[in-house]
Amino acid sequence: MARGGCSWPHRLCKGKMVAVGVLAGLSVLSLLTYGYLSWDSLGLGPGGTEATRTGPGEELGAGAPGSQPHIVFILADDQGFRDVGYHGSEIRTPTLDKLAAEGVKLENYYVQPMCTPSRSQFITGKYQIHTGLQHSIIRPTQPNCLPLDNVTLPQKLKEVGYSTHMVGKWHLGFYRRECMPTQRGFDTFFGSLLGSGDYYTHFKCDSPGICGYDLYENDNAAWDHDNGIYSTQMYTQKVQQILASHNPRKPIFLYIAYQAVHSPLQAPGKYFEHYRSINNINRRRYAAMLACLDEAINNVTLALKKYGYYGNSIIIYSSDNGGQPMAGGSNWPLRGSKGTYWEGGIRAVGFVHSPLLKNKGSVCKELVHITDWFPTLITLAEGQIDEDIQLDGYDIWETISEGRRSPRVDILHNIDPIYTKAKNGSWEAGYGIWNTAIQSAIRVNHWKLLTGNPGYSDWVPPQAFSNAGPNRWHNERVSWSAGKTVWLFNITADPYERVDLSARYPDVVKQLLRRLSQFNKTAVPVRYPPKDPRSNPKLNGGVWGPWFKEDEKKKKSDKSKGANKQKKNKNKKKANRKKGQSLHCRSRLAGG
Ligand SMILES: [Ca+2]
Repeated sequence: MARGGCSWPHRLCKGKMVAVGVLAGLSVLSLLTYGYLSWDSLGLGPGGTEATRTGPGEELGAGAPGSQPHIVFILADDQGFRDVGYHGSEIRTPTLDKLAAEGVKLENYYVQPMCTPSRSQFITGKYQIHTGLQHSIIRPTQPNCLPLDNVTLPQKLKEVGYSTHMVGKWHLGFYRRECMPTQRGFDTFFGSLLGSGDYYTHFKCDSPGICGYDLYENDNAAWDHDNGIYSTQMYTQKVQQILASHNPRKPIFLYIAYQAVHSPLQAPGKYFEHYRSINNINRRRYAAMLACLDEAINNVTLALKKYGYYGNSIIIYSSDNGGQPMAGGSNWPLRGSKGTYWEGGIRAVGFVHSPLLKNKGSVCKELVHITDWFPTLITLAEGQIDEDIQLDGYDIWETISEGRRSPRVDILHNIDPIYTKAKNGSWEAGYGIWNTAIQSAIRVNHWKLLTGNPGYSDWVPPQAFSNAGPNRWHNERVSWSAGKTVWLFNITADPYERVDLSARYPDVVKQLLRRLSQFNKTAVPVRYPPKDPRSNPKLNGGVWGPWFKEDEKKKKSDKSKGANKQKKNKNKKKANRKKGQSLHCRSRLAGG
């Protein structure tokens, strides 16, 4: 298909035309931009000591009218639904509040309940059932990564001339060099490969004695940074360097995946200043971390202005999953927490801030999902979606920018065929349509259906009140119905999931089970291999990094082929066991 042609699915073509319209209107918008911005007068952010202020006469937003927009995607880690000022948090987030208020707040916005799943969906535009990452996260010792046959967002943006840079947490696997961010579409990478680690030393122990350094500059350990810089500030400095050295007339994609506010709960002392009154120590630390993150985003925004990107930029802010109450986060009044399919695990803080938005200062209550960024951003970048890529995301730019209806009517939150811990689940409970032992969740219009064990199911009140520990949190606990494996909620009417309607509306339950079943027919096998002892950083210079060599794999495979040939008829059982250990794991690995 020729670039600029319109043989895409209808929703994408439509989005592309709108994108062109938006960009053509930039000459008017850029004028508005100058009036719209007077950032220095905002006095945003606590401290602001590292802010790069825009000097008099410096040009804001020098991007040429009609050019491809600069895309800045900021992903926070484990920020809960209530952990933003404009959702009523006691933690102040003046930068986020201001950026969101001037942009479009996404108030019906969904992500996945954990790190790897959300990141995989953002970068591919696909549900986990279509990438093989349905189960849990990618663990550091597993020979697993985002399957290489998935085209990534930075790869698509590079095709249309973008410079692509990633700063922060990857968490999409690294066992082979081919899985590294620089091999998956990023021109540069500065950040960590694992899911968490020390904010200052950048070390991580996966289990006792299995420890290593986890900070990279492109494909090599960034030992020069082993000097105790707090990662939120270190990443922000890197972003400032990238923006300072790049030509703002060339489109840039900047993916900033902060480590904050994931555990361990660490923050520089000065950020505790405003939160000494919070008795709960975890919440106090978390508040300090979030205050630092808020300041960092102020500094990123200031750098976009100082170096001439802002006028032609789209800043997207998103959390990757719900908050973890045991580690200071709060999703109140939503049910559940990180790692669950209750709203508290998947309904996220998110907004878009951009001079290119038509409806600035609005709230979008249309359904938006993290897979939607892939087609939306490629379309805005004047790129093309290959016809053979089966995307699960929709182009939602008109929805966000102009307040139109979302093209999305459903979200497959997930189907995890190897998480079958609901002992009382059965085909019978699923009307013969679905085995309710399987953990799954789906949203169709206002309805949400959950099956299996959705995870921790309480409502956790704000922890700011006391330091009394978890018992204090369970005032809102409702009795867990033992044996229950199906729930139905009307999320629009009951966003807190207090009234299960599954018994009252069996026909709706059946309809949603059928939809689940349809989705399941398109699923690929789960990848969740057992850990590989060769991943130990001790064998890799003390660094977490690629350990699986392609040559080694080939040799091993040749050797085993030879061996198998000799033993073919003698030892069939043994060969089968070996097959069971292949990278594409089978459902028997449920406990892994
Ligand atoms: Ca996370």
